[in-house]
Amino acid sequence: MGNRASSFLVRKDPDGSKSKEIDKLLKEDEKKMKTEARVLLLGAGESGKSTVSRQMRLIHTCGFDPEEKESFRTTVFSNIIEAMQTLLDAMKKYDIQLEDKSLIPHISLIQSAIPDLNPGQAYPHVYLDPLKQLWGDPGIQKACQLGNQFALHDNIQ
Ligand SMILES: Nc1nc2c(ncn2[C@@H]2O[C@H](COP(=O)(O)OP(=O)(O)O)[C@@H](O)[C@H]2O)c(=O)[nH]1
Ligand SMILES: [Mg+2]
Repeated sequence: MGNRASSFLVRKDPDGSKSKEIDKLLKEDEKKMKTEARVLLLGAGESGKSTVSRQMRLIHTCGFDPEEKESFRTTVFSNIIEAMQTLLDAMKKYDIQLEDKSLIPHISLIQSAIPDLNPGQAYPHVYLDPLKQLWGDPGIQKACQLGNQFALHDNIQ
C-alpha cells in the first residue's frame, strides 16, 4: 500500500517541483504566522463574538469587500422578516392581539417563506407597508417589550 502511494506521488511529481512549491508555501505560511496574532473569542451565543471580530476587521484591516457587504445586505433583509415572524409567534404564545385588526391579512405574507435575494436585488417592495404597519401596532410593540423572554435580537429596533 505504502509503495503504491509513493509510486503515485513520484509519477505525479517526477522532477520534485510540486514538492518544492509546497515547501515554499509552508515557509511563507510560517513567516506570515510569526507576524500574526491569533485571537480566540469564547462566549455564549449572542454575547458579541461576531461583533467584536467585525469591529477588529474594521479597525485593523481594510474592512469588508463589496461582496461581503452585499451578503450583509441580504442577511439584514431576512433578519428583518425573521424578527417580525418571531414577534408574531410571541404574540400567539403570550396571547397578545394586534390592535389594528386590518393588519391581520399581512400575517400570511410575513409567515410565508422568506425569498432569497440575488446579489444587487432590491428588497421586495411588497414587504414595505406590511412591515411598517405591523411595527407601528401596539400589539407588536408589547411583544417587543417581552423580547428578552424569547431571544429577540436586540438590534431590531
Ligand atoms: N448593547 C450591545 N449589544 C451588542 C454588543 N456587541 C454585540 N451586541 C449585539 O448582540 C447581538 C449578538 O451579537 P453577536 O456578535 O452576533 O454575538 P455572537 O453570537 O457571540 O457572535 C447582536 O444583536 C449585536 O448587535 C455590545 O457591545 N453592546
Ligand atoms: Mg456569531
